[in-house]
Amino acid sequence: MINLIIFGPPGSGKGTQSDNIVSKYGFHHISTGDIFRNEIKNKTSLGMEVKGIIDDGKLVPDELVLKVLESTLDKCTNHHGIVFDGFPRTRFQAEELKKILNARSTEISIVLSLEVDEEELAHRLMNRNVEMDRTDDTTEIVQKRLKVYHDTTEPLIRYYKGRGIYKAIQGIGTVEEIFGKITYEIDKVI
Ligand code: B4P
Repeated sequence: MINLIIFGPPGSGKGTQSDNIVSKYGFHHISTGDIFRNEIKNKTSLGMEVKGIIDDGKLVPDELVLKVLESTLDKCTNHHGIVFDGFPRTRFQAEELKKILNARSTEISIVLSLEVDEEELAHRLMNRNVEMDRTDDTTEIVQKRLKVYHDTTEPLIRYYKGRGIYKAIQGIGTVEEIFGKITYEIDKVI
């Protein structure tokens, strides 16, 4: 059983590369961002609760994220691999994920971290705002999300490096070039 975390700042290509990983390896894809956007689209009570938080560039509270994650994992059976995309984003989420997986007699196999400079991130997210109308991809909110990433999520790099499962991937280049580097690392652990 492979448990892979795809890690990186907003706009680094996590969602894009997760789709490629799922197509090639048949892993199950868990994107907390996609789950929340779907809840918002369907106007559920969870969606209503998180909409303002996401539109404001903040992180959804850990308790809510973990509730969603556990119920998603409960429904995800018979898979030989899972891609965690955009999760964990806080130290607390990382520690809870470890406990949740250990309780299921499994663990994180590898953390693939996409490294992209801020100028390129801002450029990509501005393009996405035009193409996909994501309400959290405006200039002001993107800057806020990048700050949240640096303050709260980036420290997880040290956490995972300390566990010997962290792999940095240069996230600039074509989607195919980056995917080539990703498959090279995945093939070493499967
Ligand atoms: P996410 O959905 O995770 O949003 P993201 O970080 O912006 O997406 P991603 O990084 O996957 O986008 P991609 O690079 O693929 O989260 C949204 C919000 O939900 C968060 O801000 C937060 O509020 C909340 N949330 C989610 N998970 C949470 C958690 N665990 N805890 C708390 N809150 C949580 O795509 C970016 C653009 O780049 C695309 O347009 C793509 O086409 C382009 N692109 C990709 N690769 C490229 C390449 N190689 N070259 C050029 N462009 C490229």
